[in-house]
Amino acid sequence: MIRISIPSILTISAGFALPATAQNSACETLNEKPNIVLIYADDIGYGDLSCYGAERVQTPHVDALAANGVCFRNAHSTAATSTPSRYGLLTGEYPWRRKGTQVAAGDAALIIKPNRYTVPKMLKEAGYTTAAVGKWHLGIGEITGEQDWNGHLTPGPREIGFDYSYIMAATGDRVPCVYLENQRVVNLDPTDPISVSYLKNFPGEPTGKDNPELLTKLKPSPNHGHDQSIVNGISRIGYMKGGRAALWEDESIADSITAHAVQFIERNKEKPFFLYFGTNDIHVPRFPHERFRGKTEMGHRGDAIVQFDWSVGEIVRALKEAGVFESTLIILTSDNGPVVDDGYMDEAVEKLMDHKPWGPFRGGKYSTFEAGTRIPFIVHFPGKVKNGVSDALLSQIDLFATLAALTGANENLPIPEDSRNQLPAWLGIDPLGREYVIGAASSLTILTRDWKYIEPNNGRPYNKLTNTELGNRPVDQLYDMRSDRGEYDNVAEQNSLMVRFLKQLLEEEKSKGIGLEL
Ligand code: NG6
Ligand code: CA
Repeated sequence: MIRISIPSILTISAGFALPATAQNSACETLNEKPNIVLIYADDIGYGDLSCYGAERVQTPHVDALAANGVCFRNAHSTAATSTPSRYGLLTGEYPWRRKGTQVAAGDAALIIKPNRYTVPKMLKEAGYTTAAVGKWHLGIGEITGEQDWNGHLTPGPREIGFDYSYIMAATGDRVPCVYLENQRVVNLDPTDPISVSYLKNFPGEPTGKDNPELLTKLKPSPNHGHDQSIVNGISRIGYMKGGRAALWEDESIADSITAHAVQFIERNKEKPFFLYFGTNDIHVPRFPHERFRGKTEMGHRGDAIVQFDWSVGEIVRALKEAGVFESTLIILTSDNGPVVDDGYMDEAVEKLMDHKPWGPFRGGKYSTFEAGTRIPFIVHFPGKVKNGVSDALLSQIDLFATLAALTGANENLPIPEDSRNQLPAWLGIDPLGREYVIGAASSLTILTRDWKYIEPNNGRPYNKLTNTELGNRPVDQLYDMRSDRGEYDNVAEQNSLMVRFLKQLLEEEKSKGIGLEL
């Protein structure tokens, strides 16, 4: 096999060395312990925010963070769906290295094992109080399907480093449709216990399939499933029974989780805190509060973006009222790219008009094409960042090492090798960022600043249900990302040396571990 020297080919294409001055000025912030707020949107695409070019919806609160921070145009989640992206973000290890990191059921066991080192554990050691609020989707409890939803669910967020948690166990469209506060169902009436099954319904309980007349709020899209237990006039994936007093109302999820995030900020304003705020917006079922309905002409999907922006504004307001806004690092990003119809007849398709959730990119959620993982990424850190737009190549995999560097964590910490300190890029000082990022959907992709390679894959090229180009082809795909044609012209045949080089780089990464047990 011909081995190509990695530094030589990468240096030719871009010049990866970071200027010493950039390193130094980033280092000057290392001895600080700013509060850290990570706003992790769900399914918000590159083109869904007005600071990224959306015109059919306005997101003034997000735009203000972008205008006074760094707005990244080449940032990536580690996967094109939620669970693996969250795994990569919080562990600093690429999710494709582990089995069992795919989209988790609502009764999945905790995916990040308590013996793993995580971002919140690292920050706790650095003196932070930590919280996870909102969408979780990383499993809970020891054994899949064997949780007792009426007791204390463990292991969970606390065991992987979060002092406080107020979460939805999985997704809005999966049972159980209840909030868990510090790993107990909120508002549970002991005389009406909760049962959950992903295998079969409970006798006598209505389902969306058999009782469509009970679907008063949203009906599932044909052939998308989502027609099992009915909660709040919306049918879901999975079966649940009981817990009536504890069930959420979709229209107030944003209010509920935002209020808990705000309370956490108020309680902890005197000491450094880390808040992981996973919004339910704009995942399905989209059913925003009535005060947001009709705010756009795009129906629930557009209105859910407005609701997301409202949540961001509330977090900012809470930080300001607590007097800590100026000393807080805010990172705002999304877990994967956009999807229009992801399972419910919410008129998202009919009312999309000329809005482009995927921005200028091909694909979307679930896709190996860019829009699967190229996501909005904004860093707001008053007085510390060089404001503006950045084309630095970023990956969420670097949260771990970058926050470790920022908070001055000691160098001997067991931070996974996948995660690299990109503080100079995150602060807008280094314009280049990573040498390459690896993305994962049906197959792996490797992206440098100039090229993207997609591994051959026998999967279907198109998801008819969600109307997504999945990017799967049985041959090597190479795209010149500098060209306007981007992922439309496969130039693998004309650039066999680059194909060989990127394949080799990917093979080297895979040789460090792939498909390992959790
Ligand atoms: C899919 C669901 C989709 C959504 C997704 C997870 C079907 C047909 N589709 O399996 O609706 O829930 O899982 O989305 O069941 S994610 O953003 O949390 O990864
Ligand atoms: Ca998602």
